[in-house]
Amino acid sequence: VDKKDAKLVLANMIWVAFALLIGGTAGLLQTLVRSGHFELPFGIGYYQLLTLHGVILALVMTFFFIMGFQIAALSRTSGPLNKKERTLGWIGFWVMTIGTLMSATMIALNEASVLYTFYAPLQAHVIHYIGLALVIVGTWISVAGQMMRYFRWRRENKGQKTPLLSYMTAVNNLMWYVCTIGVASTVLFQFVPWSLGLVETINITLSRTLFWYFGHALVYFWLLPAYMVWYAVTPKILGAKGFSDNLARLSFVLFLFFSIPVGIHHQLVDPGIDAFWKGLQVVLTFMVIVPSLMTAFSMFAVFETYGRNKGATGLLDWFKKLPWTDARFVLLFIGMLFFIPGGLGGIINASGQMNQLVHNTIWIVGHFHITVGAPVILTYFAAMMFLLPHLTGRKIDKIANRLGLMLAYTWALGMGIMSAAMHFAGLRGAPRRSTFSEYGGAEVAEEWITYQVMQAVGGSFLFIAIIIAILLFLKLVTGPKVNDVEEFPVAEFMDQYDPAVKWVDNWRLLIIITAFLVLIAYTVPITQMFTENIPGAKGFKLW
Ligand code: HAS
Repeated sequence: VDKKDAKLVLANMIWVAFALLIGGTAGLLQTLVRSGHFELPFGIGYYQLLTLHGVILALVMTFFFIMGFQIAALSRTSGPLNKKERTLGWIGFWVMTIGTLMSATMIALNEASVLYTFYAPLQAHVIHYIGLALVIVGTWISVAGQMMRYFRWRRENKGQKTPLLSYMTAVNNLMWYVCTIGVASTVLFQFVPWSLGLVETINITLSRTLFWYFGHALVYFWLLPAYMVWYAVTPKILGAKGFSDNLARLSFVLFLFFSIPVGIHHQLVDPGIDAFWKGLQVVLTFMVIVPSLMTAFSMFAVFETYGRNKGATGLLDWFKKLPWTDARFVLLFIGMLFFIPGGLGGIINASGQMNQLVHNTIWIVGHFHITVGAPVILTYFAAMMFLLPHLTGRKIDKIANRLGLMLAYTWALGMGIMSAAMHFAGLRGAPRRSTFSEYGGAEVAEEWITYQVMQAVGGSFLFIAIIIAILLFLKLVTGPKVNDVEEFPVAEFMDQYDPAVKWVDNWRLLIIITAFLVLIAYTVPITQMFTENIPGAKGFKLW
């Protein structure tokens, strides 16, 4: 990565570490409150803390990581950003910073305890909405610089296959531009006028639909940088080749097509949306599972081929040949393992009838902790392990590697205990988004308490893991500089470029198919919110 680009990447990564510490502390406190053995000091509200936890980890930490990582990936595989592209990266960074500080101030003042899913009817101070909008606008500006770098490479290398990591970055960015239209519209046309008192009512159904149009693609915006590392970096860490460059590109294109027209699977029990359109989006959700299954297959193929090249001959003994002492690999592997139950849980959530059982229970919170909270974040940690020393002219030494291993195992223990407890309590009906309550001595609520104590135990291990992560980051950016600087590993692949998949680089076609699917999935349900008399479709009048 070019030296000037490295500074920009590092600036983003500093936010990641800071957000992790703040958000993780809030998470620990929440689990303690829910265990029933702890009360928040200084009049801090449970929902105030929950909003801080969600916003700072799910939005701030991830966005800064993604911007930093993608800039590093472009600089590494397409070459340094030029002045204009890098300046856009810096402007984006500062706009995101200002937006974050505005929202954080409102949360601290208890003027924005509306959770990270900030749709109506909860209302926050207008500054909170403007702050969040600035965070998104900041990503747009940074992404504009990244896209300019990508298309400059294409102009300078006409007819050649674009570097895989650069291509993946561009696909993720295009998806981001399309999906953030939803959140930008609801903030601009609904929340800002409503929170300023310019209008008296808000269409809740519309606000939820526009939020989830963005909100589900958001989870893939978090996931795809992790998949970039799985496809293009992990094989090189092993010293092997990736399975298939063509397949990796195809899986990213499928994410572009199917990440957005599926948001209504978060609203399967909402009134105001016709059952047919819910059913259609359930079908589309099952399509978005396919690229993850392709990814699972590719990773198994890489691991098995690697083990066999090392002499494994039995059915599963290739497993033993994997590099179990390399912290980067262990972080990645544990992340992938978590994604097996994480993905299965997603399939359960998406299945219309089963959703009735788990929706709005703490099962969902368990689900997202073993998706974004384990595979995604552990992969981000693995990436930071090589990025931080690479950017600052250092190398992962023995102590850093040991800290990385401790981080992986402590995180796995904490997240394993906490998320298992959440899933089991959810199946017994424990609600999500609630503070500790004995529900008037209800028998069923008594059953939940043991699980809530387990969540606090898991949360405590996770907090220890966060301290280890911070120590690891400090270790990676301090100490003597070396000549033999840590590499940003990028793998070669087993297959050759197949001209049959040339269409995946046809951006006009990609945009047309994406827009077509979005229009099919959303035109009628949103029109009905203005025209039909489906109960709830035009929203509810508040107060
Ligand atoms: Fe989800 C709710 C459906 C994936 C995040 N999800 C959420 C929420 C979040 C979230 C944050 O349909 C809550 C939002 C809120 O606050 O209300 N989700 C899915 C489906 C998938 C899925 C179908 N979710 C994710 C990912 C997330 C994430 C990824 C974050 C990054 N989700 C739902 C639904 C809801 C939902 C409903 C709404 C529920 C409700 O009622 O509110 C799929 O994308 C999952 C596909 C994944 C797989 C797994 C593939 C496995 C791999 C690992 C291979 C392992 C290897 C290791 C190679 C099929 C790739 C080797 C191992 C050896 C043993 C050797």
